[in-house]
Amino acid sequence: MLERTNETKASVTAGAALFTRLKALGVDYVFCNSGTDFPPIIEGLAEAAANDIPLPEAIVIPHEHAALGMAHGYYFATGKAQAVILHTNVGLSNGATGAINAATDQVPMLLMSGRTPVMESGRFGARTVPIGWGQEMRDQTALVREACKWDYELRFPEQVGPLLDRAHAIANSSPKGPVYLSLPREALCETVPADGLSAEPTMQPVGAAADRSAIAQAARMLAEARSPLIFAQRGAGSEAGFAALSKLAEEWSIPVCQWWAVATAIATDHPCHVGSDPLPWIEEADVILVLDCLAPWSPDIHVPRGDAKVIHLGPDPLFERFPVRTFRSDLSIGCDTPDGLVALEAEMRGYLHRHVGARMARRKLLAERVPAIRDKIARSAAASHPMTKAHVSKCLSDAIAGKDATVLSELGCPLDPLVLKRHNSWHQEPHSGGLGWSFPTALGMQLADRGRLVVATMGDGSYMFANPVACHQIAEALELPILVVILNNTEWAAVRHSVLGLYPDGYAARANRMPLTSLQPSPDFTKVAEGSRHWAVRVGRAEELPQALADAIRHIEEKRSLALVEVTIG
Ligand SMILES: Cc1ncc(C[n+]2csc(CCOP(=O)(O)OP(=O)(O)O)c2C)c(N)n1
Ligand SMILES: [Mg+2]
Repeated sequence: MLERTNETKASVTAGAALFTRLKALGVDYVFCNSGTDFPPIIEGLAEAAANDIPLPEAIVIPHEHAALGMAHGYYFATGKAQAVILHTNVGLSNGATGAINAATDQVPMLLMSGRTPVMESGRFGARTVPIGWGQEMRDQTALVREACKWDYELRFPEQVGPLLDRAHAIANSSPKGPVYLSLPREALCETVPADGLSAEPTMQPVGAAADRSAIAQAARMLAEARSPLIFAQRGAGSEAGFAALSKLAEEWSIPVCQWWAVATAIATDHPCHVGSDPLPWIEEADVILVLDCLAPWSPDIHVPRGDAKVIHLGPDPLFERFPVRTFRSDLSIGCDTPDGLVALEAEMRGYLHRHVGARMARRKLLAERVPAIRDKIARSAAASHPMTKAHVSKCLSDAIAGKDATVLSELGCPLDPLVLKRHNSWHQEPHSGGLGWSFPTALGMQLADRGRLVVATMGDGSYMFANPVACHQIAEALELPILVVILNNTEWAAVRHSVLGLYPDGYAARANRMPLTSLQPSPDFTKVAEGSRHWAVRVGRAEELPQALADAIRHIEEKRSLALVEVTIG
């Protein structure tokens, strides 16, 4: 039991200051994976608790990749940056993929890890075990520097408060992303004045409002276009952005294509939602609005008209962090996507009385083509043996209809057959593709929003990349009743398809078993779930799937614990 003291302390260890300051910055959770660099952190946590200082919840996460995934998901559900503290260089390297994913998804988080003690002896906190030598690096931060907007190694204990304020403000500035602070053990062992640690943040993030004249120009270009087209890949940013895009598309009958979407920007049953295929739209378009898309289409396959004008709108419309990305941009509008969409929709209303003929012609075209697109999707999602991913998606869509649900997919259920009508109802793994993302991200979303049905769908490979034993442990420990759906084809099909794409008639294509793609023999994943006392079922036949999904959801609703459905697909 901790001994509680009621007197206000004049000074606390830098470790205690760290947690106190995180709370003041609005951090709810610190996802921790600790080690020998943690004594001042653990002592500081206990010290702050003993002094009744309000703290974020610090929780043990048994794999670093899961810790970052959970911070990612928590941000999806709340819009709030969380903190992750890992163990020196070895913990940080396990978390590096999560940092790359967060950076690509513009998810802010405060990433920290210890730094092995600088001193070999003679100072409190100096090295005591051989890893003190073994874990030292010349540049530990290099492990995550490219994924982080800002990084620093703490020099003095009194820097903790001010630097966390700075880190938090930078992480939350547009475009958002992770920041990294390395924490040398000696500095954390020292004390700092407790005064002001719970005060309001001293630094506010930078937002990005849309430039009015650029919005006016974009509105005119779109209103005057004969065949405008919108690409949305990374969502509309908020409920307001989602509503504005839906209205704009509907009023102007502009097709919205979600090629390789990682978030929903418009309802999948909206009359203007043309699915994921840019063809034939892109070949007809004279004005293209690209909403926060890293790679809006595939330049090798989809070629816009030579005279088409392209507008990019988003917090980082040129995606400056990425070395090669050369999509044409005749007008680049740097702004938070929802603000830009709301402003654009309002601006375009001024043109509604004009260009009526072109709008009506587009409405007619959409009314002809969209039902055909949806028919094709429905046919691809028909029951079959073995089942297809599209069929699993269709069954899941039916199972969650009418529920407050979010579906995550990582080589799991494709978006096209799902009927999803809301912002934040769909996320796919970030375009960095650091696999093992879906399971922990769902756990983080569920932690933030316990009333929501959170569904993590993934391939068998992706499930294994997620360190599933760790993820099931977290779900049981924190009572997070997500639904996990594994689409098991006992292989890395994406890798096989990419070989076939490049060498359709090559040796690998003709081999009995393509090298480096098989995951046979497949483990029985239901046993992994049962190891953590989770409900699990394996489904091999299409007729059984709707009932299995209904049973899983009933289990979640009644027992509030994780359910796993492993589906055998072809
Ligand atoms: C961390 C990481 N390692 C490797 C890859 C390369 N990779 C991309 S897709 C894929 C296969 C995924 O397999 P699975 O989840 O079973 O889905 P499937 O392709 O079978 O549908 C692999 C290995 C990656 N993206 N991320
Ligand atoms: Mg697979």
